[in-house]
Amino acid sequence: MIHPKYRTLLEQQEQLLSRKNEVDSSFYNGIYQRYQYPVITRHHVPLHWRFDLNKNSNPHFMERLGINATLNPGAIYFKGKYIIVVRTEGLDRKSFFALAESDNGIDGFRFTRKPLVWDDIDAEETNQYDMRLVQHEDGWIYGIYCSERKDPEAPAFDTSSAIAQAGLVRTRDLIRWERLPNISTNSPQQRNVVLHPEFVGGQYAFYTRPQDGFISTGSGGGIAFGLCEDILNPVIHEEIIIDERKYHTVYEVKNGQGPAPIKTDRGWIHIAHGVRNTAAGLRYVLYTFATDLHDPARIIAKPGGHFIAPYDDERVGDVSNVIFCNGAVVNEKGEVFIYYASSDTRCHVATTTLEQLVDYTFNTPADPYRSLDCASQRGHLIEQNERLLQKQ
Ligand code: M1P
Repeated sequence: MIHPKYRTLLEQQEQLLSRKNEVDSSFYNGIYQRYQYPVITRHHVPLHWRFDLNKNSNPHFMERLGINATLNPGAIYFKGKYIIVVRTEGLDRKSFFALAESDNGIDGFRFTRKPLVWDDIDAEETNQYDMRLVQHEDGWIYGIYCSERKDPEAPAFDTSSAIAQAGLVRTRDLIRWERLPNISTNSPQQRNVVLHPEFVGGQYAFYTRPQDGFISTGSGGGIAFGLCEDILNPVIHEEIIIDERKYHTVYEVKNGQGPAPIKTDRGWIHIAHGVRNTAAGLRYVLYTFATDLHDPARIIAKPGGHFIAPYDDERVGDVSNVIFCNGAVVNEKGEVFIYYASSDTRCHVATTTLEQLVDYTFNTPADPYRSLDCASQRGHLIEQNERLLQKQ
């Protein structure tokens, strides 16, 4: 028999799931729009994924398998639906992937089916997170995610050192998933590995992030590019840094490619995250850059500063002061939906258009890297504007 409390909670949850999400009119930058509410929170996770509904086995209607956070969604626009693959983290810290879909990309997201599972080919893989979904021109949809395990070399007293590698799965229908081998590179650790949606020189092309440690990238210099001949035996022999870390920028400590780059008539637009250190810990923001249409390893435009940074309530969560993005989609009208998570806790959307994204990425001034040059850059803008205002 179903516990009577279930119906009450279901009605409450339905109000949340059917809530309209309006543009946040208090925010303006001409680049993208923010929205009043997150698109997915842990409260969106279906009740029957969390509670045992049976009154006999669960008389107090306790949440048996609670959810701690819903974050870092990959995304795809598939058969007219906006689908995100949410890093869904249980109270036990383990993340799993779950699909949620919406008709308009802004509200009405609902989890579908069940958490994703596939053949378990790697007994040491402990945690999975941050999937990038990519519709590749070979016809498959690939999911690349962080596959994390305990460091086998760690001394016995060290129960937290971990190794991150790039796990690989593929599907054609988002229902049946095939697990392929982890992507092999020369780096001891890998996170934020992303597949380019088209072949480059007849090969699969990847953005990687070589790193020495689990948290610290060490000698890993930034976002890299590498090629792979065979997706069924995914080995990247050489990684070339294309977007390096740099002193006194928003990507000073580390960076990572976000979703697969977006194709435009001017170039590939990349959304990446950049990390810097502060007295309050690491701060994660998003930035963009563009690469050449025929050579996606060559940067041709890069605005200075951040594109999206933690804003208001977004600043606080399980890991505060973090904005992370690994999913963005473009619909047939050229509208761009950027899915991002705040503070490793909940998922949001920001909307813009291809035209705005190109204008922002190609026409926003680059970082001059030095304060006096920044002051001159702004002085130039002020003088231009003063001349214009005087003519009025
Ligand atoms: O906690 C912030 C982010 O930290 C990691 O990102 P990166 O590898 O760039 O440091 C990831 O664990 C990511 O999931 C997390 O949001």
